[in-house]
Amino acid sequence: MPADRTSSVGADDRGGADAAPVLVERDGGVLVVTLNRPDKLNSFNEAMHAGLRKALDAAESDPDIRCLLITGAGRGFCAGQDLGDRVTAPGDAPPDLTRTIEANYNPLLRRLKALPKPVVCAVNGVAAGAGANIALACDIVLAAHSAKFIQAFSKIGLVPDSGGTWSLPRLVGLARAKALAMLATPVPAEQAESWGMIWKAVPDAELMAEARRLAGELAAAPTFGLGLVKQALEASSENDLDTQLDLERDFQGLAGRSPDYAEGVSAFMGKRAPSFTGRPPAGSTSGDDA
Ligand code: T3D
Repeated sequence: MPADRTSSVGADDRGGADAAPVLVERDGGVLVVTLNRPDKLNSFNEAMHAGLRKALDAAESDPDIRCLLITGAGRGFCAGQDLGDRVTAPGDAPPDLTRTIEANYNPLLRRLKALPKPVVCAVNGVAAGAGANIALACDIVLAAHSAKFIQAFSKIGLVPDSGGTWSLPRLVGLARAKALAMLATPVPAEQAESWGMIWKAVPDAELMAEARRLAGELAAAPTFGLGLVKQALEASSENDLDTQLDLERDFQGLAGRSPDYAEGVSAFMGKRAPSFTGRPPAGSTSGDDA
């Protein structure tokens, strides 16, 4: 896809009810992905999942995409599953949620976590249900002051999914996680920041400019090294210190063979700005080689 242009994924591009459920734009090294079902608060249907899968394919395969930025169109970020697709008539079998989680939400979460590039989320409005937990799965989360995070699941008899039962206790502690999951209490953006759920709450009018600036900065950074940082920090919640020290040793060995490390040292010693390519060391693709 050429740089600096918008395209749409997942449906046709006629606007209104038939508008593409996911918009994709290249902004230099940043892939900006906008969830685009604003009249349903960007809740997920099958087409939006498909559009997001396609955007992730591009983010994974194109080495010139060095940061992913996810946001939502309109006044909401994402209200989770489109419940209009889950309505059943009396006597019908209930929907098979095991299948939909396995087919759609779990692969999405795994891919966001495994992507060896930074993922920035700009939460422009309410993030509810799976929408909240997808936002919280991103690496750096900015939220507009008017945004809020709601574990809406308990209101309809469901369990937090999209990694919520894993990420919430790690982000805010078990006491808050249980209350948020059982009561579905909205957490406003500034409270989310003060609790450590997200990186930063910013004024609404500044959200997208700040998110693009941040994503641009990350896209110019040593991408291969950032991928290792992400992998090491994600692994830390499962590892003991000895295992984590070994991982740091191996990752540092790998990062030390990357062209960006040589460039970083050379630029520092030459008192000039570095120019990073983001590429892995010759013969290596990811931290799995460590
Ligand atoms: O099913 C599976 O595959 C399993 C996986 C499940 C994952 C999940 O995410 S389960 C949780 C699903 N989400 C929810 O339960 C949230 C439902 N929405 C809300 O509670 C509220 O809409 C919000 C708190 C998010 C926002 O409230 P508010 O007052 O700002 O807006 P609103 O008026 O409720 O919504 C605006 C419109 O969006 C409205 O449509 P209308 O009346 O203007 O035509 C509303 O129906 C629609 N909308 C909002 N959320 C959803 C939705 N339509 C379908 N599905 C939604 N989730």
